[in-house]
Amino acid sequence: MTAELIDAIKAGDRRAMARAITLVESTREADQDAAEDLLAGLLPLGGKAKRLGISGAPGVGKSTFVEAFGLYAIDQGHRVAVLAVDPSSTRTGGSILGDKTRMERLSRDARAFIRPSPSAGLLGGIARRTREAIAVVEAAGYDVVIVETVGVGQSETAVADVTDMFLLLLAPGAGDTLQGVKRGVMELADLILVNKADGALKEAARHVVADYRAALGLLKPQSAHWSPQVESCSALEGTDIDTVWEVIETFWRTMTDAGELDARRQEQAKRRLWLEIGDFVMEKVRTDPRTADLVADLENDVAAGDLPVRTAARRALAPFIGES
Ligand SMILES: Nc1nc2c(ncn2[C@@H]2O[C@H](COP(=O)(O)OP(=O)(O)OP(=O)(O)O)[C@@H](O)[C@H]2O)c(=O)[nH]1
Ligand SMILES: [Mg+2]
Repeated sequence: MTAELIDAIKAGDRRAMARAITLVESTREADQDAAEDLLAGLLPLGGKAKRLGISGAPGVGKSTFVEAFGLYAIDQGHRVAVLAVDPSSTRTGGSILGDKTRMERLSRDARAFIRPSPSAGLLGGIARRTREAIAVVEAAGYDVVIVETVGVGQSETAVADVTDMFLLLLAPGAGDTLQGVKRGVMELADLILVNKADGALKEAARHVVADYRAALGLLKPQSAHWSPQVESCSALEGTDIDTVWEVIETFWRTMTDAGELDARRQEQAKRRLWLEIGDFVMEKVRTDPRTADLVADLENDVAAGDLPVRTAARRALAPFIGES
Protein backbone atom coordinates (compact mmCIF):
# COMPACT_ATOMS: atom_id res chain seq x y z
CA MET A 1 0.00 0.00 0.00
CA THR A 2 2.84 2.36 0.87
CA ALA A 3 4.68 1.68 -2.40
CA GLU A 4 1.58 2.46 -4.42
CA LEU A 5 0.96 5.63 -2.48
CA ILE A 6 4.55 6.74 -3.04
CA ASP A 7 4.31 6.06 -6.77
CA ALA A 8 1.13 8.10 -6.95
CA ILE A 9 2.77 10.96 -5.04
CA LYS A 10 5.79 10.84 -7.34
CA ALA A 11 3.40 11.12 -10.27
CA GLY A 12 1.99 14.27 -8.67
CA ASP A 13 -1.44 12.76 -7.96
CA ARG A 14 -3.12 15.39 -5.78
CA ARG A 15 -5.50 13.01 -4.09
CA ALA A 16 -2.60 10.78 -3.13
CA MET A 17 -0.78 13.82 -1.73
CA ALA A 18 -3.81 14.82 0.31
CA ARG A 19 -4.18 11.25 1.54
CA ALA A 20 -0.51 11.07 2.51
CA ILE A 21 -0.65 14.36 4.39
CA THR A 22 -3.76 13.19 6.23
CA LEU A 23 -1.92 10.00 7.14
CA VAL A 24 1.15 11.76 8.56
CA GLU A 25 -1.13 14.16 10.43
CA SER A 26 -3.09 11.34 11.99
CA THR A 27 -2.75 10.88 15.72
CA ARG A 28 -4.41 7.44 15.66
CA GLU A 29 -2.17 4.77 17.06
CA ALA A 30 -3.18 2.42 14.23
CA ASP A 31 -1.83 4.86 11.59
CA GLN A 32 1.62 5.42 13.08
CA ASP A 33 3.43 2.50 11.44
CA ALA A 34 2.03 3.28 8.01
CA ALA A 35 2.94 6.95 8.45
CA GLU A 36 6.52 6.05 9.34
CA ASP A 37 6.80 3.64 6.41
CA LEU A 38 5.56 6.35 4.11
CA LEU A 39 7.98 8.95 5.47
CA ALA A 40 10.88 6.52 5.15
CA GLY A 41 9.94 5.94 1.53
CA LEU A 42 9.68 9.67 0.86
CA LEU A 43 13.02 10.54 2.44
CA PRO A 44 15.24 9.89 -0.60
CA LEU A 45 12.84 11.88 -2.81
CA GLY A 46 12.89 15.10 -0.79
CA GLY A 47 15.18 17.94 0.08
CA LYS A 48 15.30 19.61 -3.31
CA ALA A 49 12.84 22.44 -2.77
CA LYS A 50 13.37 25.97 -1.63
CA ARG A 51 11.52 26.10 1.69
CA LEU A 52 10.30 29.57 2.38
CA GLY A 53 8.64 30.64 5.63
CA ILE A 54 6.38 33.67 5.57
CA SER A 55 4.88 35.43 8.54
CA GLY A 56 3.37 38.75 9.44
CA ALA A 57 0.61 40.35 11.47
CA PRO A 58 -3.03 39.83 10.44
CA GLY A 59 -3.89 41.92 7.41
CA VAL A 60 -0.37 42.78 6.20
CA GLY A 61 -1.16 40.97 2.96
CA LYS A 62 0.28 37.47 3.39
CA SER A 63 -2.38 35.75 1.33
CA THR A 64 -2.27 38.41 -1.37
CA PHE A 65 1.52 38.16 -1.45
CA VAL A 66 1.53 34.36 -1.63
CA GLU A 67 -0.84 34.54 -4.58
CA ALA A 68 1.28 37.12 -6.45
CA PHE A 69 4.57 35.49 -5.57
CA GLY A 70 3.31 31.98 -6.27
CA LEU A 71 2.07 32.95 -9.72
CA TYR A 72 5.38 34.66 -10.44
CA ALA A 73 7.32 31.53 -9.43
CA ILE A 74 5.09 29.38 -11.62
CA ASP A 75 5.80 31.74 -14.49
CA GLN A 76 9.49 31.09 -13.90
CA GLY A 77 8.84 27.39 -14.43
CA HIS A 78 8.50 26.31 -10.82
CA ARG A 79 5.87 24.29 -9.00
CA VAL A 80 4.63 25.86 -5.81
CA ALA A 81 3.20 24.28 -2.68
CA VAL A 82 1.63 26.42 0.03
CA LEU A 83 1.20 25.02 3.54
CA ALA A 84 -0.49 27.03 6.24
CA VAL A 85 0.37 26.83 9.92
CA ASP A 86 -2.33 28.25 12.11
CA PRO A 87 -1.71 28.21 15.83
CA SER A 88 -4.97 29.90 16.76
CA SER A 89 -8.22 28.13 17.33
CA THR A 90 -10.05 31.28 16.40
CA ARG A 91 -9.61 31.26 12.67
CA THR A 92 -12.95 32.33 11.35
CA GLY A 93 -14.84 31.06 8.38
CA GLY A 94 -14.48 34.52 6.92
CA SER A 95 -10.74 34.29 6.92
CA ILE A 96 -10.69 30.93 5.17
CA LEU A 97 -13.09 32.36 2.64
CA GLY A 98 -10.74 35.32 2.32
CA ASP A 99 -7.86 33.01 1.48
CA LYS A 100 -9.87 31.27 -1.19
CA THR A 101 -10.64 34.51 -2.95
CA ARG A 102 -7.20 36.02 -2.37
CA MET A 103 -5.44 32.96 -3.73
CA GLU A 104 -8.01 32.21 -6.35
CA ARG A 105 -5.78 32.05 -9.40
CA LEU A 106 -3.06 30.16 -7.60
CA SER A 107 -5.47 27.61 -6.16
CA ARG A 108 -6.87 26.90 -9.62
CA ASP A 109 -3.44 26.40 -11.21
CA ALA A 110 -2.35 22.82 -11.77
CA ARG A 111 1.24 23.80 -10.91
CA ALA A 112 0.25 24.87 -7.41
CA PHE A 113 -0.83 22.84 -4.39
CA ILE A 114 -2.44 24.60 -1.45
CA ARG A 115 -3.00 22.87 1.84
CA PRO A 116 -4.85 24.78 4.51
CA SER A 117 -3.82 24.49 8.10
CA PRO A 118 -4.75 21.35 9.98
CA SER A 119 -7.44 22.12 12.49
CA ALA A 120 -5.99 23.98 15.41
CA GLY A 121 -3.88 22.11 17.87
CA LEU A 122 -0.68 22.44 19.80
CA LEU A 123 1.91 24.43 17.94
CA GLY A 124 4.55 21.73 18.39
CA GLY A 125 2.26 19.17 16.79
CA ILE A 126 1.45 21.46 13.91
CA ALA A 127 5.11 22.19 13.26
CA ARG A 128 5.88 18.48 13.17
CA ARG A 129 3.07 17.78 10.74
CA THR A 130 4.18 20.68 8.58
CA ARG A 131 7.67 19.22 8.39
CA GLU A 132 6.18 15.96 7.22
CA ALA A 133 3.79 17.63 4.78
CA ILE A 134 6.88 19.28 3.25
CA ALA A 135 8.31 15.80 2.68
CA VAL A 136 5.16 14.85 0.78
CA VAL A 137 5.06 17.88 -1.51
CA GLU A 138 8.79 17.67 -2.21
CA ALA A 139 8.44 14.03 -3.23
CA ALA A 140 5.70 15.15 -5.61
CA GLY A 141 8.16 17.48 -7.29
CA TYR A 142 7.12 20.84 -5.87
CA ASP A 143 10.33 22.84 -5.81
CA VAL A 144 9.10 25.96 -4.04
CA VAL A 145 7.42 25.33 -0.72
CA ILE A 146 5.86 28.25 1.12
CA VAL A 147 4.93 27.79 4.76
CA GLU A 148 2.69 30.62 5.86
CA THR A 149 1.65 31.61 9.33
CA VAL A 150 0.03 34.55 11.00
CA GLY A 151 2.53 36.05 13.42
CA VAL A 152 1.61 35.49 17.03
CA GLY A 153 5.03 35.30 18.61
CA GLN A 154 5.72 31.58 18.72
CA SER A 155 4.40 30.54 15.35
CA GLU A 156 7.26 32.40 13.66
CA THR A 157 9.84 30.28 15.43
CA ALA A 158 7.93 27.12 14.53
CA VAL A 159 7.87 28.12 10.86
CA ALA A 160 11.50 29.23 10.80
CA ASP A 161 12.39 25.82 12.18
CA VAL A 162 10.99 23.91 9.20
CA THR A 163 12.10 26.29 6.44
CA ASP A 164 15.36 27.51 4.89
CA MET A 165 14.59 31.19 4.64
CA PHE A 166 12.31 33.29 6.80
CA LEU A 167 10.48 36.22 5.29
CA LEU A 168 8.78 38.74 7.55
CA LEU A 169 6.02 40.72 5.90
CA LEU A 170 5.16 44.19 7.18
CA ALA A 171 2.81 46.90 6.03
CA PRO A 172 3.08 50.63 6.60
CA GLY A 173 0.57 52.03 9.02
CA ALA A 174 -0.32 48.65 10.47
CA GLY A 175 1.36 49.17 13.80
CA ASP A 176 4.54 47.88 12.22
CA THR A 177 6.65 50.66 13.51
CA LEU A 178 9.97 49.44 14.78
CA GLN A 179 8.59 49.08 18.27
CA GLY A 180 5.71 46.95 17.04
CA VAL A 181 7.83 44.01 15.94
CA LYS A 182 9.47 41.92 18.58
CA ARG A 183 13.21 41.82 18.42
CA GLY A 184 13.22 38.02 18.51
CA VAL A 185 11.05 37.87 15.40
CA MET A 186 13.18 40.45 13.63
CA GLU A 187 16.26 38.37 14.37
CA LEU A 188 14.69 35.39 12.64
CA ALA A 189 14.14 37.27 9.39
CA ASP A 190 16.38 36.68 6.38
CA LEU A 191 14.27 39.12 4.41
CA ILE A 192 11.97 41.83 5.69
CA LEU A 193 9.43 42.80 3.10
CA VAL A 194 7.37 45.95 3.39
CA ASN A 195 4.17 45.26 1.48
CA LYS A 196 1.52 47.71 0.28
CA ALA A 197 4.13 50.02 -1.23
CA ASP A 198 1.53 51.51 -3.54
CA GLY A 199 -0.80 54.50 -3.82
CA ALA A 200 -1.05 56.62 -0.71
CA LEU A 201 1.10 54.19 1.28
CA LYS A 202 4.10 54.29 -1.04
CA GLU A 203 5.91 57.07 0.75
CA ALA A 204 5.24 55.58 4.18
CA ALA A 205 6.58 52.23 2.94
CA ARG A 206 9.83 53.93 1.95
CA HIS A 207 10.25 55.22 5.49
CA VAL A 208 9.55 51.83 6.98
CA VAL A 209 12.20 50.30 4.72
CA ALA A 210 14.74 52.92 5.79
CA ASP A 211 13.91 52.43 9.48
CA TYR A 212 14.33 48.68 9.30
CA ARG A 213 17.55 48.90 7.30
CA ALA A 214 18.95 51.12 10.02
CA ALA A 215 17.68 48.87 12.78
CA LEU A 216 19.04 45.70 11.17
CA GLY A 217 22.41 47.40 10.90
CA LEU A 218 22.50 47.39 14.68
CA LEU A 219 21.67 43.72 15.06
CA LYS A 220 24.27 41.04 14.77
CA PRO A 221 23.30 38.86 11.79
CA GLN A 222 22.38 35.26 12.66
CA SER A 223 24.26 33.97 9.67
CA ALA A 224 27.94 34.21 8.88
CA HIS A 225 27.18 34.51 5.17
CA TRP A 226 23.92 36.40 4.86
CA SER A 227 22.90 39.82 6.09
CA PRO A 228 19.14 40.22 6.32
CA GLN A 229 17.72 42.43 3.56
CA VAL A 230 14.84 44.89 3.59
CA GLU A 231 12.78 45.44 0.44
CA SER A 232 9.33 46.71 -0.45
CA CYS A 233 6.68 45.49 -2.83
CA SER A 234 3.01 45.69 -3.65
CA ALA A 235 1.35 42.31 -3.62
CA LEU A 236 -1.88 43.90 -4.81
CA GLU A 237 -0.37 45.55 -7.86
CA GLY A 238 2.28 42.90 -8.37
CA THR A 239 5.17 45.35 -8.33
CA ASP A 240 8.70 44.40 -7.27
CA ILE A 241 7.81 40.74 -6.88
CA ASP A 242 10.69 40.13 -9.29
CA THR A 243 13.06 41.91 -6.89
CA VAL A 244 11.87 39.66 -4.08
CA TRP A 245 12.50 36.62 -6.24
CA GLU A 246 16.03 37.83 -7.00
CA VAL A 247 16.83 38.31 -3.32
CA ILE A 248 15.56 34.81 -2.63
CA GLU A 249 17.67 33.32 -5.43
CA THR A 250 20.74 35.16 -4.15
CA PHE A 251 20.05 33.88 -0.65
CA TRP A 252 19.92 30.28 -1.86
CA ARG A 253 23.05 30.60 -3.98
CA THR A 254 24.98 32.20 -1.15
CA MET A 255 23.82 29.84 1.56
CA THR A 256 24.17 26.72 -0.56
CA ASP A 257 27.70 27.62 -1.68
CA ALA A 258 28.70 28.36 1.89
CA GLY A 259 27.27 25.05 3.08
CA GLU A 260 25.06 26.91 5.52
CA LEU A 261 21.79 25.74 4.01
CA ASP A 262 22.68 22.12 4.65
CA ALA A 263 23.91 23.01 8.11
CA ARG A 264 20.59 24.72 8.90
CA ARG A 265 18.63 21.68 7.80
CA GLN A 266 20.84 19.35 9.78
CA GLU A 267 20.37 21.44 12.91
CA GLN A 268 16.61 21.50 12.36
CA ALA A 269 16.50 17.71 12.04
CA LYS A 270 18.50 17.27 15.22
CA ARG A 271 16.32 19.69 17.16
CA ARG A 272 13.24 17.92 15.85
CA LEU A 273 14.61 14.57 17.01
CA TRP A 274 14.85 15.80 20.59
CA LEU A 275 11.42 17.39 20.42
CA GLU A 276 9.99 14.08 19.21
CA ILE A 277 11.77 12.20 21.98
CA GLY A 278 10.46 14.71 24.49
CA ASP A 279 6.89 14.43 23.18
CA PHE A 280 7.06 10.67 23.20
CA VAL A 281 8.38 10.41 26.75
CA MET A 282 5.89 12.99 28.00
CA GLU A 283 2.98 11.10 26.45
CA LYS A 284 4.20 7.80 27.92
CA VAL A 285 4.58 9.21 31.40
CA ARG A 286 1.23 10.96 31.25
CA THR A 287 -0.75 7.98 30.05
CA ASP A 288 1.02 4.94 31.48
CA PRO A 289 -1.33 3.14 33.87
CA ARG A 290 1.55 2.45 36.24
CA THR A 291 2.12 6.14 36.81
CA ALA A 292 -1.38 7.57 36.51
CA ASP A 293 -2.06 7.60 40.26
CA LEU A 294 1.49 8.51 41.15
CA VAL A 295 1.47 11.49 38.81
CA ALA A 296 -1.82 12.74 40.22
CA ASP A 297 -0.35 12.61 43.75
CA LEU A 298 2.84 14.32 42.65
CA GLU A 299 0.82 17.09 41.01
CA ASN A 300 -1.03 17.64 44.29
CA ASP A 301 2.20 17.61 46.28
CA VAL A 302 3.90 20.24 44.16
CA ALA A 303 0.73 22.34 44.01
CA ALA A 304 0.53 22.27 47.81
CA GLY A 305 4.20 23.14 48.09
CA ASP A 306 4.99 19.89 49.93
CA LEU A 307 7.59 18.60 47.49
CA PRO A 308 10.25 20.25 45.35
CA VAL A 309 9.23 20.10 41.69
CA ARG A 310 12.49 18.50 40.58
CA THR A 311 12.05 15.74 43.14
CA ALA A 312 8.50 15.12 41.94
CA ALA A 313 9.68 14.98 38.33
CA ARG A 314 12.34 12.44 39.19
CA ARG A 315 9.79 10.27 41.01
CA ALA A 316 7.41 10.43 38.06
CA LEU A 317 10.16 9.15 35.79
CA ALA A 318 11.50 6.54 38.20
CA PRO A 319 9.33 3.64 36.94
CA PHE A 320 10.76 4.17 33.46
CA ILE A 321 14.41 4.64 34.20
CA GLY A 322 14.78 2.38 37.18
CA GLU A 323 15.80 5.11 39.59
CA SER A 324 14.18 5.86 42.89
N1 LIG B 1 -2.88 48.60 -0.95
C1 LIG B 1 -2.56 47.33 -0.79
N2 LIG B 1 -3.40 46.50 -0.15
C2 LIG B 1 -3.04 45.21 -0.02
C3 LIG B 1 -1.82 44.70 -0.52
N3 LIG B 1 -1.74 43.39 -0.21
C4 LIG B 1 -2.87 43.10 0.47
N4 LIG B 1 -3.65 44.18 0.59
C5 LIG B 1 -4.99 44.26 1.22
O1 LIG B 1 -4.85 44.04 2.62
C6 LIG B 1 -5.95 43.28 3.10
C7 LIG B 1 -5.46 42.02 3.79
O2 LIG B 1 -4.82 41.19 2.84
P1 LIG B 1 -4.58 39.64 3.08
O3 LIG B 1 -3.77 39.15 1.93
O4 LIG B 1 -5.84 38.94 3.36
O5 LIG B 1 -3.72 39.71 4.41
P2 LIG B 1 -3.26 38.51 5.35
O6 LIG B 1 -1.95 38.93 5.92
O7 LIG B 1 -3.29 37.23 4.62
O8 LIG B 1 -4.35 38.54 6.48
P3 LIG B 1 -4.74 37.37 7.52
O9 LIG B 1 -4.87 36.09 6.75
O10 LIG B 1 -6.03 37.81 8.10
O11 LIG B 1 -3.65 37.33 8.54
C8 LIG B 1 -6.83 43.00 1.89
O12 LIG B 1 -7.85 43.94 1.85
C9 LIG B 1 -5.89 43.16 0.73
O13 LIG B 1 -6.53 43.52 -0.45
C10 LIG B 1 -0.96 45.61 -1.22
O14 LIG B 1 0.12 45.27 -1.72
N5 LIG B 1 -1.37 46.90 -1.32
MG1 LIG C 1 -4.30 35.39 5.03
